[in-house]
Amino acid sequence: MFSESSSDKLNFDFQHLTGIVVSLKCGETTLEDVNYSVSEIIQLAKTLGVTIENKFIQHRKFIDSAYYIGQGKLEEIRCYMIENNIDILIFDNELSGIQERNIEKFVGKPILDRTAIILNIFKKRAKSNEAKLQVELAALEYQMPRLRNMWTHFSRSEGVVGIRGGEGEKQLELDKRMIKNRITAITKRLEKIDTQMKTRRKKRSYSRNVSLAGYTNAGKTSLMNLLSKKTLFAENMMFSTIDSTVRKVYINDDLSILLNDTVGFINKLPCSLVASFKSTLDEILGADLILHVIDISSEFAQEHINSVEQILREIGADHIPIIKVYNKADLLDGIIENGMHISPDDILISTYTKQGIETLKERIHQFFLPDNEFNQ
Ligand SMILES: Nc1nc2c(ncn2[C@@H]2O[C@H](COP(=O)(O)OP(=O)(O)OP(=O)(O)O)[C@@H](O)[C@H]2O)c(=O)[nH]1
Ligand SMILES: [Mg+2]
Repeated sequence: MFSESSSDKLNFDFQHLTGIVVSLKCGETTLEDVNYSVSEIIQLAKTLGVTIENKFIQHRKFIDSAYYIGQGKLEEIRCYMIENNIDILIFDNELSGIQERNIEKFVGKPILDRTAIILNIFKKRAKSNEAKLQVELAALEYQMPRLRNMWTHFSRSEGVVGIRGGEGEKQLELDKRMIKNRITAITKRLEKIDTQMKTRRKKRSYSRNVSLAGYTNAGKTSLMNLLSKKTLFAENMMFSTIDSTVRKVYINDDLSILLNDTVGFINKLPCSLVASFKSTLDEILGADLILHVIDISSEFAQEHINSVEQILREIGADHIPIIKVYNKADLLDGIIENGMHISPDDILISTYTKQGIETLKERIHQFFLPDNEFNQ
């Protein structure tokens, strides 16, 4: 069923596949953290069309450098996959190229790690030229140390490529060089785009800039659509937005702002993506105010807040004033079941029922008054 094409983990056809998820609880990580992360990878896999049949969490003191988890556990997983006719094995962490190769050999089925899953989603969603280049760059950085895996796979498949020994090594070197050249070319083009974006941001610095930020699927684009009375793509799926969009929004007769909707965040967002999406994420840095949109109905709302705050710190946006906007109030039935505490500084809204929208506009208006508390 899996031909040579499936060896390219970043052009994978996931539709109608069954999979299982594997995670490791080791070191300081709590079981809650692991469960949160596993539930997230299951959602991500579903977004790609994979049906997750089961999950395996191993408790271990250390990560195994060769197989990531213990070989005993891996044998149990291998048998489970055969008995239940499972197509792919998904790891909820980034694996090294060697680990991936070893596990694939052991299990005999395609292995995808968390980064490969996220890159596949980003690849599907990227629309603008810039987003496509950013995803391609992250994908090339990811592929570079894994090239050898592709060639071992090719040489194993019958009569497909027919490359052996020294010939394979030569091809590997050629591929490496090609990828390096492409990385250099994309980096140059992205630097150019980054300069253009900086110039545009500078021009906008005379306006009042507000940026939406938040976990993927929290409702950022829905809020943007509601406030700007325009329709951007908002879907019940992870990472429906990859590109940044800026719209002029009239808050009231006295105030208009430029509102920026951007890519959603996620726990353990791969470093290569953060790096290549720098210029998109930098759009947030031009904001006077950040609206941190949170799905209050999610059982993981607090974890989502922590992930978003960490990424904001990483990109150097933690000095920008933030209003927490808890969305999807319509799903609460008046009771907050996940134990979240909404402080008087936060706002509870629903983009569906429009609850809280006027309060939000009022708060944005107050923020831009010359004597607002943030400016003191
Ligand atoms: N029940 C409910 N659903 C909402 C509300 N606001 C948005 N949604 C739904 O939540 C899903 C995600 O909304 P988006 O606006 O695409 O979320 P996003 O934060 O832009 O997501 P990404 O672009 O993936 O980061 C969609 O199915 C929306 O219809 C709300 O107030 N209540
Ligand atoms: Mg969106």
